[in-house]
Amino acid sequence: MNDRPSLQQVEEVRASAARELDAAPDIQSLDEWRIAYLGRGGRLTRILRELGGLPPDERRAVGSAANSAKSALEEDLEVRRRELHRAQASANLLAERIDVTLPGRPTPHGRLHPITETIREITEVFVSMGFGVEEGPEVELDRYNFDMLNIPKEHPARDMWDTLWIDHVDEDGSRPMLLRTHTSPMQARIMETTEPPVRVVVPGKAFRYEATDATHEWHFHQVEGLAVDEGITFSDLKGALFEFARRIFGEERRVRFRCDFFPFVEPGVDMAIDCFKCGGSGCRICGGAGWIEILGAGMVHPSVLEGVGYDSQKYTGFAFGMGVERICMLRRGIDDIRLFYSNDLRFLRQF
Ligand code: FA5
Repeated sequence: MNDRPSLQQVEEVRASAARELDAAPDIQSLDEWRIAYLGRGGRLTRILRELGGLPPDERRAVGSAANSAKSALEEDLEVRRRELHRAQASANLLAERIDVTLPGRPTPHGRLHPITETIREITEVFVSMGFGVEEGPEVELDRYNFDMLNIPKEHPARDMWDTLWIDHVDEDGSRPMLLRTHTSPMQARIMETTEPPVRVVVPGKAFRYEATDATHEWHFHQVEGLAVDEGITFSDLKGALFEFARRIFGEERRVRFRCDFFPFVEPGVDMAIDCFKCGGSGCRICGGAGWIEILGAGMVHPSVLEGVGYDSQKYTGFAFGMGVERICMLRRGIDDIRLFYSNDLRFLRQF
């Protein structure tokens, strides 16, 4: 390139620049190309700079060819830049392509625990009969769990509910707190703060210090029911519980009431339904009895009503308490209560 600039030289530079531009593989290499031909020390720039040494005629001809080569190359550069941009963009699109026709990854669905589901079904039945729903404390005072339910300190009935006591000692040396052994304390709590009429169901946990087996857990759920008003009779108790049994266990269910003893009701009963599996002839589910006990109930004892300040001459009421796990076991044919709380997903996924 130390030769004098000539038309031939301009032509050569232009041809080689065009070739290299065509071959430029990517946008980054365009910059190198521009510096090599059009930059301050670039080949075409040098030709233009050296024009001054040429005789006027030649200078005009070579100058004009070099200038038009310069603008042609600048245009080519822009064209090539756009081309490479487009190619790069499609390459990016291709690399980032997602197949929208692929099926999505399934998200695991949670579901309600069968006991939660059973509690909801039971409460819905009573809500449709006009009952409200309330919840109460699991850590309870023995006053509510026992005393106000007509079960005084040394009463032998306290043996019926083997109790988990809380490690809290009062000044007089007594331990007044426990894990409630049933949901019945809520009867007293609700009546204490409400004037009749009362119609309420109370679902919740109960705890008993007892050995577990296929039908006994040390913690389980109950649904308590309470209705107090003027003129409530045992027929109302039977009617409400009969309707409940039909709705939960089937239209054709028969119901049996037998005398039972609970200190906070008089009279007290246990309620059984005829076995929905065998229809009463006796099978494995009902243990051959043809009947299945599902709850304890009765007319609220006058002493309990008086204890919360109700006039027992004016008001009467019924109460019941049912075991939720047992009801769920019966409905779904589950033969061991401990399965509910073993956290075995194979068991839980069935529901
Ligand atoms: C009671 O707990 C009374 N409070 C029920 C009651 C309420 C009677 C209102 C009268 C008026 P019982 O101890 O029988 O009663 O328990 C009621 C139900 O809870 C039982 O029928 C049973 O279904 C369930 N249950 C009791 N102990 C356990 C246990 N360890 N594991 C699972 N379920 C239990």
